[in-house]
Amino acid sequence: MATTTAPQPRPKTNRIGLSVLDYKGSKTTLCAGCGHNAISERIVDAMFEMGVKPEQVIKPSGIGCSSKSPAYFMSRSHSFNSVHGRMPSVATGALLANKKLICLGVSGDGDTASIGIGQFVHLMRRNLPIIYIIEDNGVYGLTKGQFSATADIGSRLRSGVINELPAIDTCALAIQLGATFVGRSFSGDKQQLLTMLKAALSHKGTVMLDVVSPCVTFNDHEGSTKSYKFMKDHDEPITDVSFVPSFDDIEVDYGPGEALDVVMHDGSRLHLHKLEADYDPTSKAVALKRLAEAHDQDEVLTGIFYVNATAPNFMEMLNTVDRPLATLPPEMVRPPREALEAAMEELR
Ligand SMILES: Cc1ncc(C[n+]2csc(CCOP(=O)(O)OP(=O)(O)O)c2C)c(N)n1
Ligand code: SF4
Ligand SMILES: [Mg+2]
Repeated sequence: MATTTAPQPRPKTNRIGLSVLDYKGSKTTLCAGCGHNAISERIVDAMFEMGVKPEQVIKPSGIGCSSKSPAYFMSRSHSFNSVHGRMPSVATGALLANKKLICLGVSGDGDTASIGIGQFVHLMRRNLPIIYIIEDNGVYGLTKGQFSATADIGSRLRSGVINELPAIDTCALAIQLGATFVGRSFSGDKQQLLTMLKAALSHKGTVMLDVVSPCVTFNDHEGSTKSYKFMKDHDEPITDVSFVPSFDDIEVDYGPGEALDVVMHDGSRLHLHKLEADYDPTSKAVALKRLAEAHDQDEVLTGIFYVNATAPNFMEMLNTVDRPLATLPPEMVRPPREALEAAMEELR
């Protein structure tokens, strides 16, 4: 007698015909429950839902548990583990060589705010088209949990050591220096993080997202200000973000004055529903003032703090060629002998 098998449901595909499996990476080797794993999952969801071609994505990182995480999403994309804190220069070089790439850089709070702070500040002032994610747990997870420079004053290690140094607020720093899309989220807030990542993919300048991402092994106890519990109790969204990609046609209605509508360069629309009436996410001064107040009040503000969708990016400022440098013919990239001789003549 012939046996029949039930038809398997076809996997859901996105607008470029890929399934979510096409966006997965290797199996994670990070601790179970590490916030970094949840961020990788949201990156997979955002890239899938936005229909990004995986081969177009580069995902450079530094060194740390966070910087290992690009191995755990998007295996079909290009990775580069740089030296500790040096991801910005690798990303800048890659984008200068090929501006068609979509660059999603992953760093840690140690990688960014200690050894990499010099590279970070110069990256922020260039408005390079990059999504720069800090997976922020307040400690150096990979080297066994020492305080990082984003740890809050008064935060306590499991060993009892108290942090007495002020934290660097990477969002305030990024806004002040020139990044054009700056926000903070929490690895445990699936919807907010996913929406912010999708909106980030439509931005053509520097996106800096500080994502609080608890380290369950070294910094998730009572007394830590980067634990799941602390974030659940202190997370204060300032903007409720919704995002309509250019390929969707959904109407979102807000009352007048409640929301700021930002049209991104690809026609997508970002709706920032302001949860505080006088908050203006297009004003650097307002954003910096509110972040400073939040520190004084022990609040962890989340949401998109600042956005400027029209500022020229680094590629536009340099007027770089559209074609990847590797595909240009030698006569375009190699100066003729006469040009070299003229240059040498000038130096004589
Ligand atoms: C030049 C250099 N200095 C120091 C180290 C040691 N080191 C490796 S990872 C790390 C800190 C990682 O912390 P963070 O960036 O916050 O990542 P996490 O592990 O917390 O995700 C340090 C100091 C190194 N690998 N290279
Ligand atoms: S040590 Fe901390 S940061 Fe590293 S994988 Fe484990 S939980 Fe994550
Ligand atoms: Mg860290």
